Amino acid sequence: MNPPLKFAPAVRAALDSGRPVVALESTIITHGMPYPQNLEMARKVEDTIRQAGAEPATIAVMSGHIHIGLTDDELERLAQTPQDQAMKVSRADMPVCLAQGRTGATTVAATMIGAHLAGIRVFATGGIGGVHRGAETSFDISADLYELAQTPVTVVCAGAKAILDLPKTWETLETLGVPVIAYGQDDLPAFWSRQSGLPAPLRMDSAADIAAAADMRAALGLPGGQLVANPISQADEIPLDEITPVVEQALADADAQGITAKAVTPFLLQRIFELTGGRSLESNIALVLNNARLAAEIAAEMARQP
Ligand code: PSU
Ligand code: MN
Repeated sequence: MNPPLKFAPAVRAALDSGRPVVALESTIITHGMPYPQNLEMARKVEDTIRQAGAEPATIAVMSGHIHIGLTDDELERLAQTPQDQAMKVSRADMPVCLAQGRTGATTVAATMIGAHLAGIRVFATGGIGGVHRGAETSFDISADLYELAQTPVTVVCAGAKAILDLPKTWETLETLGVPVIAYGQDDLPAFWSRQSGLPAPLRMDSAADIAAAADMRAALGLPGGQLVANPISQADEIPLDEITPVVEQALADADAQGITAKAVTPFLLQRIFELTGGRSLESNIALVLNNARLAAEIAAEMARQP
């Protein structure tokens, strides 16, 4: 039995002719942003990748198939699906979602799985999941981290969200042998903010170096991918000292309302959106576009090599 992949024609054509392709996730659409901004973001990010000379492949589960690239109709339908009707699909859920013919939005972990099955080596997102604050009692650690350790896809993000325990997140990735590469600066970025105050374990300044490191990892026979942390632009950032109290407030609200498990990240993002009067969403969209541009450059470098 072959994996049930369904390619958009443009993605199939790009892959067949060795042109650069960038994968995109769909949980950010269903669970990360409100409608209609989520749809606008999804379209803009695809356009940005095309303008940079690569083909976008938004990945989602629909009617028994992993879709590698969505039509505009499918994108719109997904963007309009209420959170409680779209399954948030990670590694554990993917086979179940497919077998039951349900609609599922793929997280970073599940998108990496789909991308790898499709032969796509680069993926752009906003932020990855990580070690949640209080994980020492809740054990809430995202499957995204373990996926990075086993699936060979280079993931471009803007760091991990400040809603997480950032030091524990980076420590876990180190333990798992995942290269965490800050792009163009010494510090790790923290999603809405350029600086986290935490030094990056690795730094790279060019897409060519990032592509070469991915090839070298494959040559060494090492499983797993790479995580590139690309800082948001100065014009779009919310500095750490401004976002920190907002994050604290959102975390306190989540705690008071007893929010747990898969609901935590979507709840916090929505609450921070409310508390910042929408500014967090503007930053979020800007950083995704920024990551899409870098991912397209990396995909182009990878496509240069046979
Ligand atoms: N970052 C965002 N918005 C999101 C997510 C991350 O800016 O919606 C999603 C990603 O799909 C990521 C997931 O894989 O949240 C992590 O969820 P969890 O913490 O439940 O593993
Ligand atoms: Mn979790």
